[in-house]
Amino acid sequence: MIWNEVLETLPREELEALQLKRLRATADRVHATVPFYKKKFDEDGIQPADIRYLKDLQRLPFTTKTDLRDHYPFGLFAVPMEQVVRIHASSGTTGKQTVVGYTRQDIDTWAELMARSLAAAGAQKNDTIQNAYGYGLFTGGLGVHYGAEKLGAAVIPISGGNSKRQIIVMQDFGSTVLTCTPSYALFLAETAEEMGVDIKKLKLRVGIFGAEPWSEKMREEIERKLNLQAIDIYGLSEVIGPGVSIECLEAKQGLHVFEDHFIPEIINPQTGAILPYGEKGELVFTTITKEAFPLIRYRTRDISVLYPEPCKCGRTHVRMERVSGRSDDMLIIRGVNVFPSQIESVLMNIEGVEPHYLLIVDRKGNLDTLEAQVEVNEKVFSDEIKNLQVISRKIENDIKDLLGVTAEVKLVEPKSIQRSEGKAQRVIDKRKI
Ligand code: DLL
Repeated sequence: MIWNEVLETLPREELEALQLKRLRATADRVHATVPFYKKKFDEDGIQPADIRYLKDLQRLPFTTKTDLRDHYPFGLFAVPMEQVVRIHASSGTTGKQTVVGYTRQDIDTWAELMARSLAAAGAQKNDTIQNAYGYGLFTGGLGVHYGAEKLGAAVIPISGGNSKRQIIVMQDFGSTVLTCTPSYALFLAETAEEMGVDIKKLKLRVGIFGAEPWSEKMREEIERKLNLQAIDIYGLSEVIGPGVSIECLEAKQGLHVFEDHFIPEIINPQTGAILPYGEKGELVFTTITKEAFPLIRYRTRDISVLYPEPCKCGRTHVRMERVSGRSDDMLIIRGVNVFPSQIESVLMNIEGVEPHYLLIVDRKGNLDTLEAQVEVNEKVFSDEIKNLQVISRKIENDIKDLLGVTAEVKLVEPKSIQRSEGKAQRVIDKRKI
């Protein structure tokens, strides 16, 4: 179902006219209210009035995570605190967390975008949505919550964790939609199995999973284990939270970016040069309706591709390919660029291997080492040593073939890799460089 038929299917020309109008208003506002932007615009010799066409966006400066940290906590807010009604923050694995603010209007916009997202995934008024994204400073919980209420569905604000209780609630309340990280969805499947509950027979119909990278293979695995349609949802706190883009149930091919609120661009992460549609690079977003925390050309570090072709679902908004990883997740191992998602794709192609793994990077002498701890299923694990060796050898060879790096693979017992209730940790980098 299309929640906002008019705006989500706006003919391209009208959409672009709306974007231009909103971009100009945003540029005006940030220049007038946020000293950081005024200084940057002035340094670059560009004034809001110079924006006459959409492509003039390219003349505006980028904003980075470092800029956000330098103005911690509220330095980039464009409204006085009396107009701010909510604050969220992203965990930030390194350094300070990033803090974002919302006006009442921003909360309404977010709820609208989340209602659109849930509807695109196939959720409706009569659904019961078990929202297992964490509630708190993380945007996942409350983001989904307000959208689900706006949609008119019944939302269960269970938050993450307490996994046995999740299964009981799923069973007793008859949840039809599950929202959580993809890794937690798999953990819930395991929990159900341990409890002797056949999760496949419950009423779950759709799962809306995001907040961390996952692969097409992992989608297949989740759909098989939970017997539902798994939909990819993307977003980041800085831009608004979840609800920046989502796949539609009809096509499940790329995530529609809500372009009447955010303008996406793809750039070469090394040079900053704009890349054309169809080319892979770093996603950059400009928010064009946000009040409290507008962002101009924010570099996400997320790697994706934009596709302008219309979708069979009828939405006209551009689609982005599923995010395969972050440019700052990239490991450089003996000079070779390695994304954890590439190793995941190797693992997922091997029979008996579970989608739970941990990459440990270290340095011995002057040489980088990569150890991949990989979980196998019960059947493989109880197999003869000889067969286990065949599997680990195969993984090592496939990694070598695909990436050209040597990995030491350790097959580990089922359920021995720590599960997460939110974003999974896949990499431990012990190198002190
Ligand atoms: O993770 C917002 C969110 C909540 C999205 C619930 C989807 C569902 P942050 O904590 O600020 O916000 O983390 C944002 O997570 O820059 C990506 O690197 C990653 N990410 C989010 N969604 C996806 C996805 C939320 N579908 C960062 N695929 C982003 C891959 C994702 N990575």
